[in-house]
Amino acid sequence: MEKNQPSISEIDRRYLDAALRFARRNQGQTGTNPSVACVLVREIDDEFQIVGSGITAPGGRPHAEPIALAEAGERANGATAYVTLEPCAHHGRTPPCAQTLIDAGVMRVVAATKDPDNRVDGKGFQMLKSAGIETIFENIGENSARVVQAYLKSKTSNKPFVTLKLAMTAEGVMGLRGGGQLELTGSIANAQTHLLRARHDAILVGINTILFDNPALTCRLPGLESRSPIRVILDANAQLRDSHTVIKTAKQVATIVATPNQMPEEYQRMLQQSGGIQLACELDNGHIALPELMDDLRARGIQSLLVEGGAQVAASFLKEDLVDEIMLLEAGLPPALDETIEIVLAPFTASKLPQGFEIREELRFGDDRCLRLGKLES
Ligand code: AOF
Ligand code: ZN
Repeated sequence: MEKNQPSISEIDRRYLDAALRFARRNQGQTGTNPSVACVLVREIDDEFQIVGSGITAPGGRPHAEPIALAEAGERANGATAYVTLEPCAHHGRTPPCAQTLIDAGVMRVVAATKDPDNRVDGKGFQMLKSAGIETIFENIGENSARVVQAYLKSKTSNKPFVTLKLAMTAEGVMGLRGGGQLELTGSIANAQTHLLRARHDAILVGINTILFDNPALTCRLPGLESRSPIRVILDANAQLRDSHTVIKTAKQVATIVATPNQMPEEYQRMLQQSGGIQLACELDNGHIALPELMDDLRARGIQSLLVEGGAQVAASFLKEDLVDEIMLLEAGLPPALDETIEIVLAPFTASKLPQGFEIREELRFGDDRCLRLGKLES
């Protein structure tokens, strides 16, 4: 090793960070499995080299480790495995990943998070240690947590991890009452919104967003079109029609419509014919009961949910304490508004954050600002 080479822990951190970034690639694509990354590194001729890497495949299997080991082949022998999650200890469609790492001759394992799945839950680390493998658990703070936050939340609470995304002006103007699109943010922010969609299992809007804006709610970034999330529409009063884009395209992109139990026959037929999936829900004061809906979505395997539509829906999610993270997009160059027009105001602004949230990150998307708000520890 050269003299000025960083200490081993800095190298560990660098590769663990690389694995964490890598794991983000399949977020929203792995069903009830977390998107895990495994990076295998070996010192060859005094240089550290990545000899194999893998991410949990779309759908959840194979796991990351066998993919990385297959790429590394013989070179896995003596390598360090950087994994974003404790390697599994259970037999699924393949043997436990901990055992696969042992069999391949991996020398060290550095993991960023523990796995609360009761089939794993420390047993993965134990297997590795018992085989004489140096096993390091190095939680590197928010970086580690963010990659598995949806998995951890859905595993421990039976509800999906909810990200609320709202675009507004500095004064909190979100749109015009009665519809009419207001172009608030620029192309960079809009592309980021589509990336956010790709990274979530599902996206949810209220019926007013459909009635006023008729959005597609898909990911339309070139090359990522197949990563559109499942769409969830709240429709307590049978207002959805087959002329709406989400219904017209329900055979291409899964569309769940949350409705009351009893719906007009004609409406049910319309949903069936279009390929929409009706989800019968409890009502709360004439609205779809959100906590119960969250339980139902989780039971359908949805780990992460992006709530995108409507000031009222946003306020309801906050009131029910169902929001885990907020992406607040503040328009840098908002359109001029005629004072006679009635506007829709957001339930909070960047200068008046919702109670219980704090700024975790501030990003610039061209002229626009994006604040990532996280929940304060209670
Ligand atoms: C790993 N590497 O890449 C992933 C793991 O249904 P199964 O058999 O795929 O098991 C799902 C569980 O496997 C999941 O709850 C989590 O504990 C673990 N996911 N483990 O070693 C991976 N995705
Ligand atoms: Zn595994």
